[in-house]
Amino acid sequence: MESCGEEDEEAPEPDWWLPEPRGRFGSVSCKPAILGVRAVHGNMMRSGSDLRRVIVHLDLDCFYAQVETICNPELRGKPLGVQQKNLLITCNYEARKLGVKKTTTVKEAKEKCPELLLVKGEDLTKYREMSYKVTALLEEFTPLVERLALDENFMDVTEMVEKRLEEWGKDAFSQMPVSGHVYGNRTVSLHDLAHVKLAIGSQIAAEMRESVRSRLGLTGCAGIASNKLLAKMVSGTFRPNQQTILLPESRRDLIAHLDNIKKLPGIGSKTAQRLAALGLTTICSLQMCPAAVLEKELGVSAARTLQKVCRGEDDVPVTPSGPPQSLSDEDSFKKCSSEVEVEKKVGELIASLLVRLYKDGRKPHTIKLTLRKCITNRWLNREGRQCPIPPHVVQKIGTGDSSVQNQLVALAMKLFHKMINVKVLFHITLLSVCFSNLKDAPASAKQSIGFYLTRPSSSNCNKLVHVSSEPIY
Ligand code: DGT
Ligand code: MG
Repeated sequence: MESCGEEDEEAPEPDWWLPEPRGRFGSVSCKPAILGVRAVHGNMMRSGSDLRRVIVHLDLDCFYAQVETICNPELRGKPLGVQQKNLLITCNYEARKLGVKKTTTVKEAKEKCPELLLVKGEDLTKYREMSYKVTALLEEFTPLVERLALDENFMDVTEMVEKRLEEWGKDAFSQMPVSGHVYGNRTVSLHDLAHVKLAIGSQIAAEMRESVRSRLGLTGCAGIASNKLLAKMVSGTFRPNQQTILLPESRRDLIAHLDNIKKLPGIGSKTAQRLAALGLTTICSLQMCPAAVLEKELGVSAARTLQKVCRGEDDVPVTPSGPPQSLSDEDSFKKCSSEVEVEKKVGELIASLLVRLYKDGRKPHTIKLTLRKCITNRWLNREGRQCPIPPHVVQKIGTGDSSVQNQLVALAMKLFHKMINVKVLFHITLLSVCFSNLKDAPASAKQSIGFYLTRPSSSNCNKLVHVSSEPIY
């Protein structure tokens, strides 16, 4: 159950509620009211500049499994896993209660839970479409929505919080306390503007989650904090379908409680190894490490970034994502060693991308093929080549002209031959096709109402063709 942060009812009216002319809290950049209070009551605000934002991170619960359940309600309440090849990429919380873990093999999952139901999750179409519906819904609250993954979004709600502060005055917080958990079970202070702003942010996050639940049928977890880094880190503290705020004084705690240094953003296996060589294997050791030691090992820039992350500092703003810059699809496999097989796989990827391009409405001007070679059982890094798509081919994309498929496959195969000498034995384990440099179709193509009416309904869950007012990405 979600607990509520407490407010201090005995506390005198906080100083920062001193009357301020209306309209001065109005925008993110317009801080004079707050700064004015800080000048008079210097001890009120511990905040550095990075406490001025209120960021919400929303991560949907067992995303693919939820989408599958919406498509097939008979799955509801039963332990369900989604598999790609022999890997269980996610499972619902019913399955998790029975000991199933995501990203294990299907075999292990079945051993743990023989009654586990499985659905195939290789085709990402319906997950992608639901993902964009979620983002579009969140954009109804604020234009400052940044997509982080298919099921994750950041929202900068600072301006919404400040508007509520302005409109509701002191009642903003006293009538509606914190929604959800407070990290570390700390008390929210009415005297601290940073606390109150986060509390109001928690109310907005709860409204967003409720909207996603009631309109799209999806639950998720939210984190509310003063920057993206912390909002993401705190959002999974209570799962599923819950939310947590992080007060500024709990930042270090949150980071210190990470059980693995690799959970810090930006630390991959290689950096972890270099740090381990310095004896830095825990978050605490990293937090205590003198700057000079880190700078010597990682270079000044990386060391400073890491130190900021360790302190929970992040001043990167939420950048609205807008429609995707590129559309790509990939397939991985144990072995592909024949040109015919490559051509077939590339053809499948291109066919699925053409459907997405058709729905998107924009036309790509660049195609890229990426592959991963395997030499003596060792996977090499991905390698890719790209080229422009000739204008006469671009023109045909999205028109339903079937010849475009073969022309694009031929183009991709040219790229393939630049990377692989087919006269020599080869072994690849991944193929990916990416269309980028997406530009709007010329207005003439869109003038016909048929352009919109013939657009197929995208979701596998909904086979009816309908004209939707939702943005089509
Ligand atoms: P959660 O957030 O713990 O309740 O569960 P999910 O399933 O939402 O997990 P999350 O947020 O890490 O990932 C979102 C979706 O991305 C997930 O439903 C399936 C997919 N996914 C996650 N991990 C992997 C992976 O390792 N490989 C592949 N191919 N897909 C993954
Ligand atoms: Mg998730």
